[in-house]
Amino acid sequence: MAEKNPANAAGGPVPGRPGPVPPQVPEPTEPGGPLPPKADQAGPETVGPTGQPTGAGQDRRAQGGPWLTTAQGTRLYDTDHSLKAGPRGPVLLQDHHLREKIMHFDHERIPERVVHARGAGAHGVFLGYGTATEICKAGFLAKDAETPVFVRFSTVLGSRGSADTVRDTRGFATKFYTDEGTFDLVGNNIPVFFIQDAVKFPDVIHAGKPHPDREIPQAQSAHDTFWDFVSLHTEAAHHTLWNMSDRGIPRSYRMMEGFGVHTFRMVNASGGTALVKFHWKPKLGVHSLVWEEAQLLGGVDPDFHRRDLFDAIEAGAFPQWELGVQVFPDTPEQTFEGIDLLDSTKIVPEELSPVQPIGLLTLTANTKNFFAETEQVAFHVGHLVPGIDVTDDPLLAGRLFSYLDTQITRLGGPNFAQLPINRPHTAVNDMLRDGMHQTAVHTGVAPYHPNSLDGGCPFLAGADTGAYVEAPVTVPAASKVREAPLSYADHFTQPRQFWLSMSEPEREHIIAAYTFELGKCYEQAVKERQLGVLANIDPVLCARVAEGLGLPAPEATVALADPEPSPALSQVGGTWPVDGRTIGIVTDGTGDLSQVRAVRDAALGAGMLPLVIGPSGGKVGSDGDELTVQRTFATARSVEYDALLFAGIPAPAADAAGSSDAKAALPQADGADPRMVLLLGEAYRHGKALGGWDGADRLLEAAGVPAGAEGVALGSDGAEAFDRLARMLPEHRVWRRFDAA
Ligand code: HDE
Repeated sequence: MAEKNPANAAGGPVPGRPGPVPPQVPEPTEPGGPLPPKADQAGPETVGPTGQPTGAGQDRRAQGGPWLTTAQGTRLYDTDHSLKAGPRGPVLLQDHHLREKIMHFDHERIPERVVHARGAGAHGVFLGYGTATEICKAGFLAKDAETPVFVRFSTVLGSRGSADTVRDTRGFATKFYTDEGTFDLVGNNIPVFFIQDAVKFPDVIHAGKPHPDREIPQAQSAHDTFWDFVSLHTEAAHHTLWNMSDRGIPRSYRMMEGFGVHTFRMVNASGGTALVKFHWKPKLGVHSLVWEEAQLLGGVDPDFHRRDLFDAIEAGAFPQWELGVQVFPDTPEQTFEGIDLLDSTKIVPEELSPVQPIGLLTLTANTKNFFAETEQVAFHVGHLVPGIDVTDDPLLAGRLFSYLDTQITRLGGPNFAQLPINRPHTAVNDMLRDGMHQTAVHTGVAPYHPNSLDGGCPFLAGADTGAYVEAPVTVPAASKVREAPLSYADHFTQPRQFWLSMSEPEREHIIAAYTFELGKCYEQAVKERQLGVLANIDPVLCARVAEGLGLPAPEATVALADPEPSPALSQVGGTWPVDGRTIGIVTDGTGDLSQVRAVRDAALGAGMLPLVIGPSGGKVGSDGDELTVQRTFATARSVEYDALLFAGIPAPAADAAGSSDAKAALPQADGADPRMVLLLGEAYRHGKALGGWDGADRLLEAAGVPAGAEGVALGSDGAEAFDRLARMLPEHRVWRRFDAA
């Protein structure tokens, strides 16, 4: 008889032989009471005619139980070997476990979102300030009302596996699980959109997505089809300019603004209405990467934003945003200071209408299962609660259709509201029945209205009992047309205002971005046409990009407007909390490690995240005075840090005896470890605060940093260097260094 492979026994007990004694933990799949829902995710209360909840507490299985089973609950004795006719024989079709396991695996992926496929989500809480009650009756905005929320941030163009730091618009979608039903605020980090009418959405997305023949480039707008469309379609000029600005490459999801984009209508308790635009203001300020950082991160850490969000929440550095509104009178014209409030390619400058805070969002918990939560969450601009209504923005109208429709393909049927992440946190008592993936067991016989057989239940509410009643807005009598109003025709004044509101370094970034993106286009005609668009925004912008492309700068074809700059649009000039800023402390272990420890503790004390970077893993230092290293010269790139400090590195021994040892071991102008020099050089180029003590100046010299350069914190010891560095961080970057460049 052939010898048995000992690996056969590894999968578990063999029939007939006693198996291992299972640990004494409760069986998770036992029939009986409903499994506990997550504290903040109570199951859907599908209430039957007698008022009894039905279909609540859906089965939630995990790997916690003692026995591995099939999906039918039958215990398994082996999951590592297919059932075969002998160890080398054919696999038998009767192996149900094999077929079930592979079948389920085959269907693990669902279609990704057609846009915004790449995202990261987190749970949190929204606190109402009560400041909106005069204009809005929504209960979640009342003073001290606390509402659970789920937020999903995203890029737009890339696939699910694409890099986080690409140049793109970011989605900022928030689900408020309010007592009056779910409210979704499905916004972006850019306050305007490419198009004024939803009918053009497939066009702009087809143009931005990879070329259909070879499916490249991934998650990029730097290609011919995108610039072909936006250069032909000048209402996109405003959004495109925001994309080419630093807003297109945020430093972190935690440091982005969010905008509802459309104008919404708020309704108060007496039925009065006001028009509003929603804004999310991050407590950490609005900050961005520079383009080279974003590109390097695409390779070094494609999950940079996802990791940043997850790590911050796990570390207890809960990100916060204030929700604010700009409020406008609900006049029949629906304009404010000449700006058409129904045109989603326009902003209302904050200087004309300040953003008034109405509540605070705090993200407090990471997801437990990415698929179940971040992937399956389904947002919809039509998920509204009493007090918040829509306007006639034609872009919004198309979205009201699209977001329900897309879930049918993505989530496989009409019952996606029953998925745990999508369940309202208030009683659901609908008459929607059956359909794919129905998980509720509805009782009663009369899911129709009116009925007498189920006692006439459920009953209809009125405005006084919490019903959602649309604001009775008058719709002007008009003929059917396929036309945009004249007020939508100015495509250049606001882009020009944005350009004029930028600081010098921000303008340089914009010029570089257009030059890069158009430089990636092959079609000369596309580049020339886009230069024509830039000429209508600003002659300097146009000339500088034209110079970079090696093309003549065209003349403007419209009279350039002279709008007032809006300082609120610039990201430069303020100071912000430094919580969660990452400081790399680079040491080769030869200096005084007690100073490294002191700097690390000071950084932690200031709420920053200090990481010690050494030549290799493990520890630096010598016996009795050692320090654990968190990153190594092999794993660290400057783009992962907001600032870098180079720890004291003793000067090389006097070279009188011609000792070459010191040169080999110690960084100096002609012998520094090239990886330390690279870290420094990049950080310098990217406008980051950097510095060090006791020998760091030799490294700076090796990295080509000019003596007396802006934003370099040298100190006689670690404490002094850290103190000087920490004073620069609230500005996010050393902007003056870009001026000098
Ligand atoms: Fe979306 N958009 N969109 N969009 N959108 C989707 O819905 C659509 C628009 C936004 O994290 C899709 O469930 C149309 C503006 C975010 O799950 C889809 C139009 C704004 C997210 C869809 C727009 C957004 C989406 C794809 C033009 C900012 C991600 C998957 C009329 C105010 C939500 C899905 C998440 C997702 C359609 C324009 C924001 C196809 C037709 C303007 C943040 O339904």
